[in-house]
Amino acid sequence: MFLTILLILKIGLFVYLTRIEYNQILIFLVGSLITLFFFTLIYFSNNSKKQTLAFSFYNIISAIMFVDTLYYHYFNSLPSITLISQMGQVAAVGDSVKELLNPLNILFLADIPFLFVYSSKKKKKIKREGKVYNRKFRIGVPGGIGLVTAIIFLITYSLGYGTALEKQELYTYHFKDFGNIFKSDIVAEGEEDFSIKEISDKNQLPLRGNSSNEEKKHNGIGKDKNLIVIQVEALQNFVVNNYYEGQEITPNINKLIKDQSSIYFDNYYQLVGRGNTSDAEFVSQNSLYPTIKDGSYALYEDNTFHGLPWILRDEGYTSWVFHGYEPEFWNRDKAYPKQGFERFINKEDFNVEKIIGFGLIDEEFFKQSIPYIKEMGEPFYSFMITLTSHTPFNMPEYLHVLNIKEEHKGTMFANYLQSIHYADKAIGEFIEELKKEGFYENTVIALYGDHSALHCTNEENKKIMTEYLGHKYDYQDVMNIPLIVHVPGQDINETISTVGSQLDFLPTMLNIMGLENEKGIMFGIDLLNSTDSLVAQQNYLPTGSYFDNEKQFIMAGDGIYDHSRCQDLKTRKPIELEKAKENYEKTIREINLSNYILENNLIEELVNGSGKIEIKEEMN
Ligand code: GP9
Ligand code: MN
Repeated sequence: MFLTILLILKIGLFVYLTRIEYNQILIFLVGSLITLFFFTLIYFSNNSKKQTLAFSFYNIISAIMFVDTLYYHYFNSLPSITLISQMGQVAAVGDSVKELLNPLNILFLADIPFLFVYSSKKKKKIKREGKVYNRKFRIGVPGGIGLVTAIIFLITYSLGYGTALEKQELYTYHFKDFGNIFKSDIVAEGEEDFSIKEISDKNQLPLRGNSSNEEKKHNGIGKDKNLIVIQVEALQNFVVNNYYEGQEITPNINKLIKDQSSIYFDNYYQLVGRGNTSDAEFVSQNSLYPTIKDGSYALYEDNTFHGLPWILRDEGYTSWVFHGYEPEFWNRDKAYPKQGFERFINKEDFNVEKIIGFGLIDEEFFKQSIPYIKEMGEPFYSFMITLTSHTPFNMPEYLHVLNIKEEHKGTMFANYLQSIHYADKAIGEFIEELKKEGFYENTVIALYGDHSALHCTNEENKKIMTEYLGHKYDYQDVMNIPLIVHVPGQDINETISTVGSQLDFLPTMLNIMGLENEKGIMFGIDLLNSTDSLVAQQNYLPTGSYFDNEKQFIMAGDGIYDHSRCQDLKTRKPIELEKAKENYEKTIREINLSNYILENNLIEELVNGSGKIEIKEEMN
């Protein structure tokens, strides 16, 4: 009885911590009834070890709730079973996990040691007194509770609220998720609406159309030049061209933007799935959606791709990738060859005496990369992934260069500013080095952030960032990363505010480099020649959420469209939901199609096969 009450209280805490907005009572009721059902099943059974069984059930469910809420706090969604395979990655970023823990979360586990002591004492007492429970299994009570629960399920589903349970109620969610393991490959929502016929021909891809202008803006301005792409860890857009207490946060990046040869995309967004940094790489290189089943590098390790490294190799470039951490992390070592990289310069190739967080410090990373870049020969494509500005942004004291106000000292916000200021310094030094080596004048440099640093689910971040920005800090700010493309020798200095994401990186860069993607499939658009934007998020926001040039649409967590939110991207004023429907449906179709292509390794067909994708009818 005691355990049942405690677990039902925890169900209440779970509903609170997963910020369920609608139908909380229903969700709490169903969770409580299922809990009651299992406990009565155990207590009314004739099992001699019922105390142990009940205690084990209690512990397992408490642990699941602990993991779920921890995950929810960060990702704004519940974890799936397949993500358990990612636990190794979590261990590596242990510091960041510590930062996620809050006292309420710990409540899920805090009572277990006490209960353990209590229960073993009780067991001993029972043994001493020689009590034997010799009750016959009685189905009446659990049966009754089971029946009531089943009726509630039936009513909920017939009223169309089934998805609300499936997406938010603890047991229903995990049962459904478990069932998904045995289901077919399409992972996104709304598959029943998915018509693939209309896009079954390669020429109709991407869904949002390809700019067919003869006179494409900035076409080929980087032709035959070397290319360096710098993916900066946790670089958000708000730090760019911005000051903190009169101090420039990223002076070197700002200098690159101000240069007479740069294009700055200030309405650019992250598009990562469960593979986080590695998905930022994957999406940018390939213009395909990330999967939210697992990291894309892990799930599609052996697929054929035809993204930026391959396309440049076809043009005679040497494509290498650089990162100052262990090669196995995010399955990079296995995935990179199929991505088209000929060599992966990693922790094993660098002198890693100077480490911050879990990898080589950025300054050393860039400095030690120069000899390798020289070794590549021209034309080269170097993809460089930085690391030092990784959460939780704990930098050694001597690298705390910015003066921080008393009230911000020790906050994640302040630590982030110090950390990104350091990354910017390292980038500045690298650019100077490129100038010295004579590469700068003949190399296109593209630089972007991989994903956010300061989550708005963290109350302290939200408060400080809202004060700092002067408006409510939400996902639009969180996911906004900068993209800067510097093309030497051009008289351009532009800011492009077309909405775009990492999905658009490849087509945009191909236009700049004067190349076409003859074999692959791209879901993105060239941001210099099209405004048909769609930033379809799946991670941190429920699938179906998107930003376009006018609006921010956030799909409801319970899967019910009418519970969604839509607001103007600039004024942040509400927009009628009806206006968001068309692009909502498009996001689902695009994600589904991208998943289908990945699951079936269809790019293989294009690269090595008939040159046309055959999409089978049974997909409907
Ligand atoms: C690890 C680095 C960090 O190699 O890329 O990954 P993240 O934790 O940001 O996804
Ligand atoms: Mn990262």
